[in-house]
Amino acid sequence: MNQSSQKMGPSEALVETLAINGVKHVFGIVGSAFMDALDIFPAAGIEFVPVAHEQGAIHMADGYARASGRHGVCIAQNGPGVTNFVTGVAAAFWAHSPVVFITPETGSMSVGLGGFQETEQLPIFSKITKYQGHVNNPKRMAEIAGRCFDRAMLEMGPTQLNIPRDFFYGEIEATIPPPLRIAHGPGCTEALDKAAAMLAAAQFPVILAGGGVIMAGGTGEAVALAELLGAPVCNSYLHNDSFPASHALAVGPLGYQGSKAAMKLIAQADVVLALGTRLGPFGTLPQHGLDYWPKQAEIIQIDSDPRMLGLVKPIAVGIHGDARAAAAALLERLRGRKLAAAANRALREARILAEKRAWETELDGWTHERDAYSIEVARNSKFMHPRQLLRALEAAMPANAMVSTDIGNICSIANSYLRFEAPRSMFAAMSFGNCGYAFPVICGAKMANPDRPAFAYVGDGAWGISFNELLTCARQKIGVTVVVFNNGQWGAEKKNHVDFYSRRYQGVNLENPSWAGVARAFGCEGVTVDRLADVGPALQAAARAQSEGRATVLEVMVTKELGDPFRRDALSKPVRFLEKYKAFV
Ligand SMILES: Cc1ncc(C[n+]2csc(CCOP(=O)(O)OP(=O)(O)O)c2C)c(N)n1
Ligand SMILES: [Mg+2]
Repeated sequence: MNQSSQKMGPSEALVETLAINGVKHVFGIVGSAFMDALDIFPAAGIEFVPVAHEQGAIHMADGYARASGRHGVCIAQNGPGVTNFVTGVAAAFWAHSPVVFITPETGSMSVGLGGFQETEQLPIFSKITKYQGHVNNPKRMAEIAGRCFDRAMLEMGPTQLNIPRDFFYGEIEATIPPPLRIAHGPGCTEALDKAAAMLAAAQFPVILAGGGVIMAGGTGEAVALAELLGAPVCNSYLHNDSFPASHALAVGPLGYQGSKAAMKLIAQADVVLALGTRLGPFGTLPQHGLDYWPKQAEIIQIDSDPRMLGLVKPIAVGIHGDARAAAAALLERLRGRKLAAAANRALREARILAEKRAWETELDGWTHERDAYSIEVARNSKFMHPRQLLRALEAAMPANAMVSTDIGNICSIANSYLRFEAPRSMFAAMSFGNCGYAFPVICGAKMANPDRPAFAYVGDGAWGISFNELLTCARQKIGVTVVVFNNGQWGAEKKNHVDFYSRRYQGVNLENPSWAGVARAFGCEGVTVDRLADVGPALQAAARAQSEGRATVLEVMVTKELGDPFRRDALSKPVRFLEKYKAFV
């Protein structure tokens, strides 16, 4: 906490900059490149969390940041350790996670000579970072490190701190820069005035609450605005924690496997307030046969990144601002004003209630998939239907739980069964969509919030990519619960073989070991569940084990049935021209 210039080593300047930014944990795998800094972490109150794979480290930093709202930090050996970060950085970029990843690189005196563990480390990350700080002189260590922390928060995304490994050593004069946290503010007055006028005149206003509400801590303002307008609130895709699910005006998530109530209600909107959402193209695709996006409605979009405004959907007003501050500014303008939506409030509330009830009843009755393939494969199975399992998990989920979800068919269907009261509770693999995301991410979230119950939903295929971090759970006593959906297949992709490729299966059937047995071999708990009645008790027992720092793999045995495909939007029936491929249609 020193603001005046002082003699120190560059490693000390780096570690002091981490400390002044409140860093308590750094995820990574030990390496000679950064040992000089690592050596003094304990004296700065920083715990190094050793992981099994650097991809795990960056995902953990992502989960840590998403759960806490603070920076997630990770570090790796130059070359291979750093390239192992790539997928996780891309995932953090699309999850808008303020992650600072530190990449020591080959020594400055041997760059370009093809020595050991050398690769150019800036181009690789250039398109998946908000800022890349390269320490071009050891004297600038604190300045550039500080900027990485500032920019990660300012722009809500990963920043890279690249340090030639010889620059950790030496003697410099340095000032540790205090964190620079710039507020985005509510946005431009005229735009807010126009938005308020539109909302005041709206007959059927609908709020779409996005990740920006969560990041801004704007849930209270979103609730107040919804209550004032009597507006239903949809969650944007995979942000089911952007509005309290038990609220009378909460109607659930849009997008893939989202809530029909949300879709049917937003379809009636004349004005949509897109609060803290970039309106990503995947998040508003037709679903359940409903092309619900209200094309005639006027859209007010609020985002802290001005480049997102009007990017995907045409908008009537764009507000470059913080979701919380902008919602507060709108509230101020609307309170005490005559609202057109007040006249038909009772009618709207009745519709909300009716649509929500209808969706709940439908979910209750939707015990299994009804397409021909699903009926065929589930007929003689002794295992659970995925939807029934997801309903049972939902019912057993402890209060205040954090849940991460992976990419896969069952994880996607889970979107209909995940409800949260508090923000920073749902950590889905976002637009980057990489299998293997959920487990390390929940480990990071648990490190940030050790007192909150923590669950990862993972398909058996994705589990094969990520289970190595069970080592980290056992070694570091990270008490999380992983629900592994064992359907013996890369189901989401198999669904495409069923729908588009006449069931010509390639590489989609999985032969699994006992995943519960594997967990036990790692020193974790492993439980196999194949009866619905056992799901709740098993989940609750696993939740109890968390408080003792024990991780549990709940291997849940499910049928091979498959829900709606992920990329109906992007696939077409095959067309072949050459004789030898003619049968492949
Ligand atoms: C890293 C990565 N590799 C491949 C894919 C393509 N992919 C998307 S979903 C999926 C299948 C997931 O299977 P599983 O985890 O078993 O879940 P299920 O669909 O069976 O529920 C695959 C391979 C991906 N998204 N990410
Ligand atoms: Mg599977």
